Parts: sequence; C-alpha cells; structure tokens
Amino acid sequence: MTKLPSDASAIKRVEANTSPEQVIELLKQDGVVVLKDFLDQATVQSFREEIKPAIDDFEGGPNFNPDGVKVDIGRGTKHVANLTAISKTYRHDILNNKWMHSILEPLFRPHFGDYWMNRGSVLHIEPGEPAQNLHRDDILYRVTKLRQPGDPDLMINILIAVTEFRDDNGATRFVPGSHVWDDTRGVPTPDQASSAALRPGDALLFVGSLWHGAGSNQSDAFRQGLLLCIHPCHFTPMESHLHVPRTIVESMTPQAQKMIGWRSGITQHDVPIWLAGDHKMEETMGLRSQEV
Ligand code: AKG
Repeated sequence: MTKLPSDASAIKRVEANTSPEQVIELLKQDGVVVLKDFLDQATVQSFREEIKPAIDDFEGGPNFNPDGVKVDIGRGTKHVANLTAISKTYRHDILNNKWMHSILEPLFRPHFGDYWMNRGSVLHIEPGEPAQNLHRDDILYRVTKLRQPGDPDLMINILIAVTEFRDDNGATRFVPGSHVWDDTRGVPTPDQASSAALRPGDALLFVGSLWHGAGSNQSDAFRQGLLLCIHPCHFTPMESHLHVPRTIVESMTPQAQKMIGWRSGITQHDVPIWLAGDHKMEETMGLRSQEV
C-alpha cells in the first residue's frame, strides 16, 4: 500500500471506537472528522467485490437533472445507489455498524427521535475526472435555511474509503469550520479547502452544512468511497427501498430495516410515524427480521 503523508491535512482524526462524546465535540468544532478504521479490511474487501458488477455496468455522469442539484458530476463520476439490494455486506454489516449508531443516537434522538438513510451510494471517480465545485449537501431541503446557530444538524454524512483517498486521486476536499458560515460569506475558494488522506476502511464524518467537493483524479486508477447520508425520520429520503425484495428485507435486523424505511419510526415525543394503517408498519405487514 502507498505510504500516506503524515501531515496530510488539518482535518482531525480519531482512533477506532473513540467515544461518541469526543467524536461529536470535534464534529461540532470543524464540521468534519476522520474516523480511523471505521470498517475492517475484510468488510471493505467483500463490499468492494459485491458492488463491482453494478459499478462496471453504470454509465458515468449525473443521476439527476444537473441544473437541479447544483453539483458538478462529470462523465468520469459514477454515483451508484440501490446498495441494500446489491450488497449483503452493506445490508448486514454496514447498516448495523455499532460505532456509527453510537454517534448517530446522541446527534439525532433527543431532537428528532429516529433517523434513517437519505441515500447510500458509491462515489466512484475515474482517472482524469476534474474536481467538483465546492457545495453543501443540505441545500437539498429548504428547511435547512431556517436553522439558527446552535440548532441540531439535519444531515450527517459518513464517507467510507473503499480505495485509498489521496490528493492525487480525488480525495474529497473540505473547508473545516465552514458549516457555521452564513450565506453572506458566499462560496469558498478552492485554496480554502483541504483533504485528508484515507486508507481503505477509514471514514470521513461530516455535517450536511459543510462546504466540500470531490478532488480531481490525476492518478491512473479509480477512487471509490461509500457515502452514507443520514437524516432525521422527519425528512423524506432521496432513496426509497419499497422495491427491495421482501426476502432480502426479512434477512435484515430491525435496526437495518428501520434505516431503509421498512419499519415505522418515532419522533422525539414518542409519536409514531410512517404507520401502515393504524399500526406500525412491521405489525401490519407481519414483517420478519433477523437479530444480530
Ligand atoms: C457530491 O457529489 O455531492 C460529493 O460531495 C462527492 C464527494 C466525493 O466524491 O468525494
């Protein structure tokens, strides 16, 4: 494996299983923190093998109306979702990751109740792909503009390195601290952004209000990450999972089922939502599940 520079960036790093309190403290300060060894190598390897056919078949370029999303996505970029159907490792291991839930629980539960996936997608960048414009992901929902300083975050991203992330292969670039900028400051300039070198399995945890964008891939191999975009159950996810075969869903844990909207949720006041008729979805549908 290539040696990574020791002072790769100002983005702070924590060791695997660092306490949620410490991780959240850094996240609040900078809007981004590296979680080292978020996934073990066997998990990364099996995920990478399972997604390969879907990545190979996928045509590069924007999945949606490019004028609508305001993010540059060139022909050498592939954003591939539907991972619950595609990858056993995703639906069984990654969606149940204990460290991830230990961080998400205090971030979301007291303010909103349950949380679930906005979308899970592979972010694949081919050699020669130019850098993306810097952007904020939470522009997706108008309500994010109503946040006051100190209000809870409305979107949390976990970007897991499947390949190495380096400056020369398109490592994501961030403007640490920009999650608290108000709109009058405008778009940051590229020289305000820095990247963190990652080994496969390391993850970037960052909030939806942070300015960031993919770097340019000047290497001779693709760069690949897995983005888990998570938000309160108050929001409609970008990706629905109603089409996923029930046999697949029933092989998942209750927690993973909830993450993909196959279970009802509760708000911060214990009010049930996403019901099927008058009862919880899982009761009305007689949904089975597997325990971990
Ligand atoms: C986006 O497409 O919104 C991204 O931020 C991609 C980031 C990356 O691929 O490094």
